[in-house]
Amino acid sequence: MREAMFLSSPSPLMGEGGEGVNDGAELQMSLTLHYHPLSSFCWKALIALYENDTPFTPHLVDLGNPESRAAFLALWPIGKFPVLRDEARKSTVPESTIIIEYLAQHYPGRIALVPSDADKARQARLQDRFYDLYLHMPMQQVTGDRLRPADKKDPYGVEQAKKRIRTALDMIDADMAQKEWAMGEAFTLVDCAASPALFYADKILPFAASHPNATSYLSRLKQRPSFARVLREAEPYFHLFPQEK
Ligand SMILES: N[C@@H](CCC(=O)N[C@@H](CS)C(=O)NCC(=O)O)C(=O)O
Repeated sequence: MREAMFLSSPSPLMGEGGEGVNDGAELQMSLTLHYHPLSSFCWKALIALYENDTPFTPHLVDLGNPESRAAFLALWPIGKFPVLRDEARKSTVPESTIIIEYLAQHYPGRIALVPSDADKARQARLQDRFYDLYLHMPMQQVTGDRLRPADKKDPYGVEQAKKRIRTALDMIDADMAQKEWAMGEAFTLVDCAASPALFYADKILPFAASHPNATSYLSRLKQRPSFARVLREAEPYFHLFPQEK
């Protein structure tokens, strides 16, 4: 697929029409988040929405239900959530980071999750990428392997993923020695990314004894009202989290 198709905006692929834009309350009520309460990447978007009390309609996607799955694939054929649909702007916005950037641009609230300073914004994006690529995705690889049929498992891949998680945790532990939030005093996009990644990494490779700074950071994140709410709402679904056999 040509890169230009992804980069052009407005793009038919993304459904970024930008037409029919209204203002005020009408804009605020136009957001629907297609998500699942147990999904770690959905948590990232939910935290951002809750941080700014952004009004939206949650739409639970049940990938095990053929109708729900087909409707979601019609919206975003890649089939990964979260996906934000903005009826006012006629935009379909996939990818948790991009959703947070979209919200910061079109539905800003009292917390600037994307720093306004360009250098700080780039540093935040680097850290967001770091948490997604080097902690969150290896964590997903380990849990995903638990769902594979016995003859389709990938022990070498799991071993590599765990190694990457440990390296990322070492770096996070050093980075968080003196800071309240990942970017310092302000809660940002990076903390939205860090919350689910650290939460689930701790379930796979408990790090309280080995990484004290990462552990204190995770406990600050859990106390943050936005993430505490996400965890409360996920609680009824926690039994679905795949355990190691
Ligand atoms: N890069 C994507 C990753 C999204 C993702 O991996 N979502 C998972 C749930 S946490 C998903 O949709 N899994 C369902 C599937 O792969 O079938 C993002 O940041 O939003």
